[in-house]
Amino acid sequence: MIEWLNSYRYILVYFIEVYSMSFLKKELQNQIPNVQNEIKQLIADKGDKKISDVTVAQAYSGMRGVKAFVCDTSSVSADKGLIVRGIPLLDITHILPEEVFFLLLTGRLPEESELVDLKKDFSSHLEVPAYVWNLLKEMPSDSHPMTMFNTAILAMQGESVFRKRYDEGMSKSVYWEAILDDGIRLLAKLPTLGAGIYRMRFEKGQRIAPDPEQDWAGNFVHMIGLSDETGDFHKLMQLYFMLHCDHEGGNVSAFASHTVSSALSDPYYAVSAGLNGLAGPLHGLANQECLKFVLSVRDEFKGLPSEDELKDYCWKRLNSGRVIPGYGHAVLRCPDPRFTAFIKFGQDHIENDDVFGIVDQLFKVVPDVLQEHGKAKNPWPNVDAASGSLLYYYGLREFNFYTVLFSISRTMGMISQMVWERALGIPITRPKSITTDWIKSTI
Ligand code: CMX
Repeated sequence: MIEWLNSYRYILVYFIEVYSMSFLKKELQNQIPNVQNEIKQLIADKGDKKISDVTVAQAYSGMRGVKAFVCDTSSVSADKGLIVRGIPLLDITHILPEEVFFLLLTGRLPEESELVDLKKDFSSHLEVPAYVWNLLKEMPSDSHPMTMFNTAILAMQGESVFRKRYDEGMSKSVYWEAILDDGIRLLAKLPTLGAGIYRMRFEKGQRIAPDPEQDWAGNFVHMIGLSDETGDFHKLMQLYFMLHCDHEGGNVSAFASHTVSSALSDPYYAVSAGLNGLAGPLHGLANQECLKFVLSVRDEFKGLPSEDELKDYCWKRLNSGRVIPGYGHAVLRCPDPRFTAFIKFGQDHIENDDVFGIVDQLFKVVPDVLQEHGKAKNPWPNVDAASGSLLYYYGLREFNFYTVLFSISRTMGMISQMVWERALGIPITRPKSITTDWIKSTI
C-alpha cells in the first residue's frame, strides 16, 4: 500500500512539474533527446573525420580560423555575418529580444502564447537583491560601469539554482534545466541592474523600480529614466538588444564563458567571466572607444569634416600605432549586418546630426584607408562602429556605459550556448598547449 502511494505521489509530482513548466522548457525537453541521438550518431559515423589543421602561425595567433568545437545557436559567415539558427540577421531585425532568445535556444520563433509565457517568466524575476546595490555603493565612485556590472553578477552567484541543485546531487541529465532556470533569472535582472548602475554611477537620482508590464527593452528604457516621447528610443533598444544577442562560439566572451562553464561553474561565474572579456577594447569595449573617436573628430573639426580631413585624421591615428575602433573583424570580410541595421535605423529616424553624420562619413573613408594601410584583413565596419552614435542621439551620452548594453544582450547568447552544452554533455574544455622548444624540435 505504502509503495503504491509513493509511486502515485511520484507520478503526481511529475505531472505537476510538467504542467507548471514553461513552454520554453517543455520545447527544449522535447528537442534534447532527439538532438542527443542525432549527435551520438554523427560521432559514430564521422567521429574520425578531420575538420581542421593547425599551423604553427595559427598557434601563435590566437588560434584564428581553427575549427575545434561546435556552437549551434548561431554562426558567422565571412561574407554574410551573423546567421541565427539558419536565419540571416537582416531578416529578423523586427523581432523582440525575447523572441531572439527563444530562437537561439530552440531554433524557431515563439508562438504568441510562448512569447507571453517567456515574458511572464522574465517579469517574475526583475528585482536585484538589496545586497548588490549596497555592494555597488561601496565601490569607488569612478569605477567603470563594466566593473560594476560584472561584480554585481558575480556577487549574485549565491542565488544560483544550478549550484544549489548540484550540491543536492542533481543528475547530469537535468543540468541544462538548472542552467536555463539561472539564465532566465539572471537575464530578467540585467536591465534592472544596468539601468540602476547607470543612475548610480552617473548621479541621475534614485533608481526607478522595474515595471512588470513592460517588455525587456521597454523596462530598461523605463528604468534608465531618459525621456522617450516618440517611443523611438524604445525601438532602438529593442533593436540594440536583439542585434547583440550572439556571435557564434569562438569570440572572446563566448569562448571564455564556454570554458568556465565547462568546469560546471554556474552561469553567474561563467557569464561574469565572459563579460570580463567583452570589456576589452578589441571586443565589446570598442563601442565606447568608437564613440570617443567620433566625438574627438567632431571636436577637432567643430562639426562634420570633409572626406579629405577625415582621411588625414585616420592616418594620424594609425601612424601613432592605434587601431580605428569599430573597424575590422577576426571572421567577417564584409560590412557587418549589425552595422547595416543600425545605419538603416539612423537613416529612418535621425536627420541632421553631426555625430551620426561623422559615423556615415567614416564609413566612406575608413575602408579605403585601412586597405591602403595594408594590415587589417577586414577593412569594413563592425557592430561597434554605429551603435554609439544612436545611443548618443537619444541622450545616452556616457559612452563608458555602452558595453553594459552589449553585455545585457550578449548574455542571451552565452546562456543559450551553455544550456545546449550541458544538455549534450560536452566535457570540460582542455585543448593542449605546446612549447616553443617542442615546435623547434618536433616540426
Ligand atoms: N585599425 C587598425 N589596424 C587594424 C584594425 C583596425 N580597425 N583591424 C585590424 N588591424 C590590424 C591588427 O591590429 C593587426 O596588426 P598587427 O599585425 O600589427 O598586430 C593586423 O591588422 C591584422 O589583424 P586582423 O587579422 O585583420 O584582425 P584580428 O583578427 O587580429 O583582430 C579585431 C580583429 C577586431 C580585434 C581588429 O580588427 C581590431 O582591433 N579592430 C578594432 C577594434 C574593434 O572594433 N573591435 C570590435 C570587434 C567586434 C566586437 O567584438 O565587438
